[in-house]
Amino acid sequence: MRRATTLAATTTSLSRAIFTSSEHQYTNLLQSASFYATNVGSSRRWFSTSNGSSGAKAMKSFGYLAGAGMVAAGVTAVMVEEEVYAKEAVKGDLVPKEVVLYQYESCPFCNKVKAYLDYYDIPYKVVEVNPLSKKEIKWSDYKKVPILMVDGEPLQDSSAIIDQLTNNINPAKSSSVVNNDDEEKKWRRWVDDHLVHMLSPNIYRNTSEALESFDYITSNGNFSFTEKYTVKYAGAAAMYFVSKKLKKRYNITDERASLYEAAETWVDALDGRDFLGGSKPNLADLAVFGVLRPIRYLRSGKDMVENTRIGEWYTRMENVVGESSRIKE
Ligand SMILES: N[C@@H](CCC(=O)N[C@@H](CS)C(=O)NCC(=O)O)C(=O)O
Repeated sequence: MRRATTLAATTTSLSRAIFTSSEHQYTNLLQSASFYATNVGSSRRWFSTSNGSSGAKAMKSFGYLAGAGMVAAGVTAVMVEEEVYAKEAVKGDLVPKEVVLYQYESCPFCNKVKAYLDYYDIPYKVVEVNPLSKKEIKWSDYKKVPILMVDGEPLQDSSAIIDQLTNNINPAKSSSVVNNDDEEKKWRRWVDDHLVHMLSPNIYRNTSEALESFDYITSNGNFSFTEKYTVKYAGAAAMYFVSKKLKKRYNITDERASLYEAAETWVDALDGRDFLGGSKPNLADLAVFGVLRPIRYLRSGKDMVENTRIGEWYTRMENVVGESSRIKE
């Protein structure tokens, strides 16, 4: 009985947690596959370090010979501007020395923090927390993830963690909290208050999607052998029902339509810019990207990309965030 209660509580929190695209196993493969699919044959190229202003320019030309003489019939020159996106490097002395992320691999809030760490190329270790026992965070009074240990100081709550890191690594930005920062703040809040609530109803929408999601969660999470199978099937069944309740709570009638609407709302907010931050992502870009990462290669995420305009921005984000800065142990 106690076990059942724990499992129910866990699956409920996992409903909010959801499933990530891990930079490891599953997602690594998918992301690199998508990287090739979206980049080979396009003019876009990813460099791990910025190479300055504009990229190389390519010129294509053709001419032909006709009759006895040489006739230059035409020369067409096509200039192709390459767009170059790169991570933002943090000044060496501002990079924290030891960063440890306590997380669930599939948790959207944890992925928001990871998107930030990856983009700013801050090396971090990961401790995967077992959602049933939570023994890895026994030392903490705060019982949710993410918890980010920064040089021995535990930080909690994804948005607060990101604010704190930003204060530490980018003092100039954090003191100029006016101008575009209002827009950035507004959309960061939208991520926490609206976008995250679209996830569970979508990934547990029907039994096959709930199973797909729990397969992803249990393959990437910290579960014992027995827990893995129990959680996968019991969790998928429980979450299927929980997701119906969540739909009511957040006034969602058609979960896919709401997800698509959120994606379109975000693209409208971009207003033709590469990123909300302009030519570089800001914290709102990183937040939207982070919470969508866990679902991107599940059925719901694929549907979202196929049925809305969000795909181009998402691919730009994948490219600019680049390789994970996670320290592999
Ligand atoms: N507002 C928090 C929410 C964190 C949160 O709800 N985390 C979930 C996992 S995604 C959690 O730890 N739930 C409690 C549990 O698993 O027992 C944040 O942004 O970090």
